[in-house]
Amino acid sequence: MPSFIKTVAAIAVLATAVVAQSDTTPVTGKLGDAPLQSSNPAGVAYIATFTSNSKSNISGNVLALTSSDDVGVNFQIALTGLPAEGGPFLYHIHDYPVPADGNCTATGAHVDPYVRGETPVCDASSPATCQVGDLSGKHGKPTNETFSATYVDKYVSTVPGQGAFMGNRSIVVHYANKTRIACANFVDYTNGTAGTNTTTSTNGTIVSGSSTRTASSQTGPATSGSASKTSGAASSSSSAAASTGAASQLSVNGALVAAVGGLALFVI
Ligand SMILES: [Cu+2]
Repeated sequence: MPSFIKTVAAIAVLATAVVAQSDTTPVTGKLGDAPLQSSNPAGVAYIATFTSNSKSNISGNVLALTSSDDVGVNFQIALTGLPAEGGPFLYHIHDYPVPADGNCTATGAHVDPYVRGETPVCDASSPATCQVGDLSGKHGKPTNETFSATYVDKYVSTVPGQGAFMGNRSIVVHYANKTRIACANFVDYTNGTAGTNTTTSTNGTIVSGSSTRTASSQTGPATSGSASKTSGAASSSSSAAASTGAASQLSVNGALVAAVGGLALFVI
């Protein structure tokens, strides 16, 4: 068979494989379900404070405390100034802190240490299968201009170094169409006064414009703020404002492309 025909045949096979891949999206992470975070230290607190500005009228706090039984995190949320339209709104813990210029896109994707991805959407009745950072998916979406909620999320960690650690990350509020409205950093609040964001202080600069992050980079012991971090890169390169999860999507797609490339070489 001429190599050209072989190539066409290979492409057809690969196209079928790609379609099949997208039809069989797992409902749990590639690395499994999120485990309960049962060793969170008592007495730890973080707070993310939203203040209205030229871009958003949202103000208020997201307070994160060790839960009473040390499993997961007790979130206490009180926000006002959400838009009158465009809901129900979404909010998530994102991988990276907000840089000094306030650019919410630079916060990257949702915290997703088990590489679950955004689709299909989180099933709130099975929260271990959701992205760890998908708080509105697991606990309900704000629908009004004022939002308050208190709940325990058992899958979020306050142990630095864990993939599910939230203390050096950010919260992003989105329109229903995923466009980012506002964002705020978690900072240490253990002593009842807001300290500094540990990632911001330790990392200094936020690099953007490249994407070397891999799916596994969130799962190692280094977690956010690690050497593999190139914050928000995937989001900015995808150019979509509604690009939460873009980094993990890219990495998944990258893996698929790599696999396809390997297969093509083999077939041809
Ligand atoms: Cu988000």
